[in-house]
Amino acid sequence: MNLTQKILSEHLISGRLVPGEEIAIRIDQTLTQDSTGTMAYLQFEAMGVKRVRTKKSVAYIDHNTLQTGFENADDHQYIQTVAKKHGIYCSKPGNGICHQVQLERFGVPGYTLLGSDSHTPTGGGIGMLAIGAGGLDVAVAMGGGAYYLACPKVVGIKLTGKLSYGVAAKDIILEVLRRLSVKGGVGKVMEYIGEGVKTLTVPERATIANMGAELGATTSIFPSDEVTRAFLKAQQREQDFVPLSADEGATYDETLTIDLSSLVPLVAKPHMPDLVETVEAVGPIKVDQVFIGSCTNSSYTDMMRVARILKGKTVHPDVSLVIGPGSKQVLTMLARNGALADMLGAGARILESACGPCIGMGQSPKSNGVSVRTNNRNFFGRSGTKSAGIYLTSCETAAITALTGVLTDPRCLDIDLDIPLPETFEVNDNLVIPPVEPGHEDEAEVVRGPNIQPFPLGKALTPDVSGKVLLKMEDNITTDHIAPSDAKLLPFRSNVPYLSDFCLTPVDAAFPARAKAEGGGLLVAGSNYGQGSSREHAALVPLYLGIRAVAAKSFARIHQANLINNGILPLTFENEADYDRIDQDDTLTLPGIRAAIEAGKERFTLRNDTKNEEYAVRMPLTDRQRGMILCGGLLNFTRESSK
Ligand code: MIC
Ligand code: SF4
Repeated sequence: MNLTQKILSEHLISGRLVPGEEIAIRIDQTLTQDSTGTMAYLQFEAMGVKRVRTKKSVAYIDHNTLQTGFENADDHQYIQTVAKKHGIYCSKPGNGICHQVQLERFGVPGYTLLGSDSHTPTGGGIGMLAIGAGGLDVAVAMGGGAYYLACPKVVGIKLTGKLSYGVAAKDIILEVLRRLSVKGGVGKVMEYIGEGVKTLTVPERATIANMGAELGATTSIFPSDEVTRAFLKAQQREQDFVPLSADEGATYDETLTIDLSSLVPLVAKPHMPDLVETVEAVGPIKVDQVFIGSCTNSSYTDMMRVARILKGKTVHPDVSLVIGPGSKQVLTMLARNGALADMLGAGARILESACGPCIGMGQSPKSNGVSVRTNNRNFFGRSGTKSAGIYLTSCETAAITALTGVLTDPRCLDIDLDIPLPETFEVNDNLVIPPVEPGHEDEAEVVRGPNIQPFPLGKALTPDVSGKVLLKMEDNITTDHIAPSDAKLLPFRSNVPYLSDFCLTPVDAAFPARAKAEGGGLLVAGSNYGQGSSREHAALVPLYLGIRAVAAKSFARIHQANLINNGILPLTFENEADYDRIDQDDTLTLPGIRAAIEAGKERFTLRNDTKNEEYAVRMPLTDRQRGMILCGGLLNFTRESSK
């Protein structure tokens, strides 16, 4: 067996390990963060479970940390108090980015981790099977429920050789994205194998596993070996180490080989993480801002390399350099060893340990600005400045670029960039608030400020579904298009009516008003619809606007699950050419859809009443998903089934 199969079979509750078939797995750990967490905890509360049933559940506050009004602080207090009551540890703002802290302090090789954030796979850096999901799925897992997913194919990515000077782990994952594209990983786990794996430290492996999310992959995973042991030992938790790897001669559904020694520094150009070229080919474009940080590249070793490049130098006069170390542990260590002073001395603007600019929480670039960033997504508008162009690179490329003011290949440097992993990390978990002891749940009070609003529930499916095509979209529409999030909108993650006014506005500013005027309707999209974030809001906000179905060429995994969880029909065209026959404003009908779903059909007729045509669409559903679609979502389904 390969490593993925081993962990899946150890956690298998139902189903067979046959790619594409539905399986249910037991979840050992969960994580939430604040921007998806408020909704996840409201849903968890609605389930009426007193205390989480996982081995460990952690609620992080790391996304909405810019407090420009009462809203985010209200959310923080709600999360901290609801966590305390229900047996969940709470990582307070300032303690760091969820994925970085989970890797440092809580991740365990061989465990399953389900997180309400698409970059949860970062845990694959220490051999966890770590999967991102919608908040509702995570709430169910916290309550002890299984996680249902399509059994993934396993891709063996064989690494050979060793990285050359100035080439980083980030360049490995950018190379994978260049080769496979943002939909190349859908339905697959990327399992890293081969001699080259040993040359990579845990933080480097975590960078690769993290950005595997941009492939659309279910997750990415590395073996747990002596490198993993050294990392856990330095984190003072060697007891969590177990050696794990694929069996000798294990087979894979697909394989890919990457010779690390042949790689060069790469960059993803605006506005997609797979628009990858070499730094050399893109050339010395003028840069206005550099951001070094995010869950992809903010480890201690990353930051130390940056500090070395900056030491004794000054940031280019036309560049604003912002640095966000990934966790309190990292920032404290930089403060103690003097590296922080080197960064400050060079003119860097230091941010608290949080997501920050990666999710548009401040530091939006200037109009038409060029920003070089070390995070994982450069989707249109995500930085908060629609006219800006975001380029994604390694820390090394970003740091030297901040000094020269133009995109620069770090291989021109002549300093030692070899930063060994420290023998011990500084461990102080004083910002992780433990829950009440079992049996004391009733004594703990949950505080709900005025920003905490109820969430919309889906309605039972009607006999027919009919409506206008309110918007026709291209390929690769992201959840940042469907439910945009920046510093102005993130404070309203628990206020779906407010967010609905921004739904799909990066595609068409008039969409929300049109949807409201029509009293709802349908959406038509190209392939990979809903890629990116795990935010359930990308289903809740259209639900609120009355969207009943989305007909697309294909869907991204987490978004498709979120649609079903909320009772919206995700339909795929049997014949992709039918996509071209539909226009915005056409009226579409799914005649007898309820009866057809009840009868267990997967193929349905989509009638175009305007053009008098019929198309075949598919929606393969498991029994459980069928139940959810018929009742109007997972929460209704859970209630109905427990009656
Ligand atoms: C992201 O990187 O897009 C986020 C913000 O972390 C999201 C979660 C969210 O939308 O709140 C994610 O990756 O799932
Ligand atoms: Fe935060 Fe950005 Fe990572 Fe999402 S991708 S968890 S916003 S740092």
